[in-house]
This record gives sequence, structure tokens and C-alpha cells, in this order.
Amino acid sequence: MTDVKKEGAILVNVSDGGDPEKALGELEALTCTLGYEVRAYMTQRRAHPDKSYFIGSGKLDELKSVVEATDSCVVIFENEVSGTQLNNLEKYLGVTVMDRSTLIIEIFARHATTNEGKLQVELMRKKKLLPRVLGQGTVLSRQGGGGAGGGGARRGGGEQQQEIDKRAIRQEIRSLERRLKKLSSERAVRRERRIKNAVKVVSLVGYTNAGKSSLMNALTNAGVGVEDKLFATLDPVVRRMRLAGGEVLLVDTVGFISNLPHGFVEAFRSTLEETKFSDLLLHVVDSSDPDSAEQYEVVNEVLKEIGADEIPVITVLNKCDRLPDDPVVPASVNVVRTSATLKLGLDDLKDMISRMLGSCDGSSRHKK
Ligand SMILES: Nc1nc2c(ncn2[C@@H]2O[C@H](COP(=O)(O)OP(=O)(O)OP(=O)(O)O)[C@@H](O)[C@H]2O)c(=O)[nH]1
Ligand SMILES: [Mg+2]
Repeated sequence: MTDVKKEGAILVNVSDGGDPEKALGELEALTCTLGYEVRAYMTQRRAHPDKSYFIGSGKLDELKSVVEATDSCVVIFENEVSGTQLNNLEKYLGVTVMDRSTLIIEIFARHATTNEGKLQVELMRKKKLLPRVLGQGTVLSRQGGGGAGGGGARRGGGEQQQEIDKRAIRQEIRSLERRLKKLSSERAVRRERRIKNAVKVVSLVGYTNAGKSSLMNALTNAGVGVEDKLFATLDPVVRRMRLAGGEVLLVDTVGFISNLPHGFVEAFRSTLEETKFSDLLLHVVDSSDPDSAEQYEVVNEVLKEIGADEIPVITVLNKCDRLPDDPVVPASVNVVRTSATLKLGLDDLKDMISRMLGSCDGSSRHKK
């Protein structure tokens, strides 16, 4: 894997206020995680996106020349772009065009290792693909999703083919949902067993790249993969953690990010339920990130969305080795400063976990 020439990507952001370039920093990190090299950035201030191409016609021509000049093979929009607009852009530019959520789904797809993780990602993919089929009848064949269609495909005709593709995807969505439901009930059985055995569950949550897996390794010698990449962890990992008062289970799971793809919470329901049924959450914050206050809010919003906002929380200000400044978190929250890499603050964290679990009766995870 030495000196592999990376494929080029161009990042685009359209906004009607704020700094359109600011959002591109995170998009670039996501793009690099997928293995591309960013060769150009483009921004446009526009109150309303163009109906057909999302960007205006002048910008579209400029984008086409930049694609050619930089020999790039993908254009990635920070914005949520409709299926029809993505199709139109691909046709005009002659390269792959993605929006932010497609990019995140592709990263998820690379990082999913378990059967459940793969099914969850496939469900998100199919849901994202459906609207694109409405604007184009031949997407399925590119995705290798054959099987359905059969003789009907011979009838030809754009609309008929589109109808066949649409029906096939809907069928696959239903089948994926059924399979995930089955796995979810298996999880529920395991959870019941843990509750019966009175094992307390502590879950690591936080923005992607905050250091959740590093912290898990530091606390339990778990040997979980750690990378300076977004969404390095996708499938939940559970390990035993020793505390003064006994053992608890520590769960490391998928990180959150602003503007998570639509359907994320639905698709990842069973994984996210591990969080929902925890006795205690460790909300890990990368305190060295200048955007940590916003990231902290994003995570709180997702926790609310999945119904995990009433579980007791310890806010873990990680990467304290990097920056003396404290990120803005409300004075009322329980805070511990740690450095997972230098193993600082871990005893304080364990003490606080023991204290909080001691005062917690475990009723939070029995709630619906
Ligand atoms: N300086 C410093 N770096 C850290 C610390 N903790 C983690 N890192 C680095 O931050 C990066 C991300 O760490 P991970 O543990 O993979 O983060 P994560 O929250 O599990 O990320 P995802 O699984 O991608 O959501 C890695 O490069 C780590 O080495 C820390 O305390 N100090
Ligand atoms: Mg991780």
C-alpha cells in the first residue's frame, strides 16, 4: 500500500449566510477518511438552490472546468442534494457526485464489520438510493442490485424500468428491516439477561474522533482500533471494566456528527438502543477542538432523539494534554478531564463512575 496515487475530489458548499468555507473543514476530513485527496474547493452564496443542478449555471460551468483541470473523479457537496439534482449533476459533469450524507454512508459501509452493521448501512444506502431512482431508471444496474426485475426489464421503457427498480428497492428495504428487527430482538434478550444479572452498563458517547475508543482502551485494555479518521468505530464493542466496587460493562459505539444522514437513527436503532439502555453515559468531548462546544450540543441533540437524554452523564473533557482552554460546557454538569493517550485523569473518572453508579438504581434502562 505504498505510494498509491489518490483519486481527486472537489468540495462544494452552497450557503446563504455564515462562512461557507468553515463547513468544508469537516467535509474534507470525511473525504480524506474515504481515501480521496481534496484538489479544489468551491463555494457559492445563494438563497435558494437551483432546481435542476443545485448550483447556478455559471458556477456549474466553472465546476466542470475545475473537474477537468484537476483531473478529479468525484464532486462532494456539503449540502443535502436531491436525487434528481445528483443525477443531473453526474450527467453534466461526467464524474460521481455525492452529498454529505452519501459520503458518510460510504464511510460507514467501509467500516462496518458485523452482520448487523452491514445490514444497517445497506438499509441507509437503499433509502438514499430510492429518490435517485425516481429521477433515473437505470441506477440499480450500476449498484449490482440485480435479481428483481427479470423478464419485466425486457419490456424496456424508462418509466416501466423505473417502476421495476423502485419496487425492487422497496422490497429490499422491507427485507433488511425484517432482518434487523430479528437481530434487535436478540439484543433485547441479551440485555434482559444483563439486567437480571444486575450488571451495570456504561456507554461511551460523543462526536466522532473525540477519543471514545482510546478511552475504552485506556480503561480496559480492550485493544479497540483507534484512528485519526472519522467513524473509525461503527459496530458496538463491549468490555468488562474493573472498578473499586466491582465490574461493569463498558460499551464503545458509533460516534455522532452534525447533519447525520437522514434515516441514521432508524437504521442504527438496535445499535443506538445499547446507549438508550445504559445506566450511565460518558460523553467524551475533544476539548482541543475549536468546535467542541458545537459538537457537545450536536451529541446532546442526538441523545435526545434516541431517547437517551435522561440517563445520568459524566462529561469527559478528553485530549486535555493538548490545550489548557476549557470548552464551554454548563457549570452544572459532572466533568472529568482526561488524556486517553497519556492516561491522565483515569482514576478520577473511575471514581466518579463508581460514585454515580452507586447512587443510580438502574431504573433508567427499564424505561421505554
Ligand atoms: N492528543 C490526544 N489525542 C488523542 C486522545 N485520545 C484520542 N486521541 C487521538 O484522537 C484520534 C481519535 O481517537 P479514537 O479513539 O479513534 O476516537 P473515537 O471517538 O473512537 O472516534 P470514532 O470511532 O471515529 O468515532 C486518534 O488519533 C487518537 O490517537 C488524547 O487524550 N490526547
Ligand atoms: Mg472509535
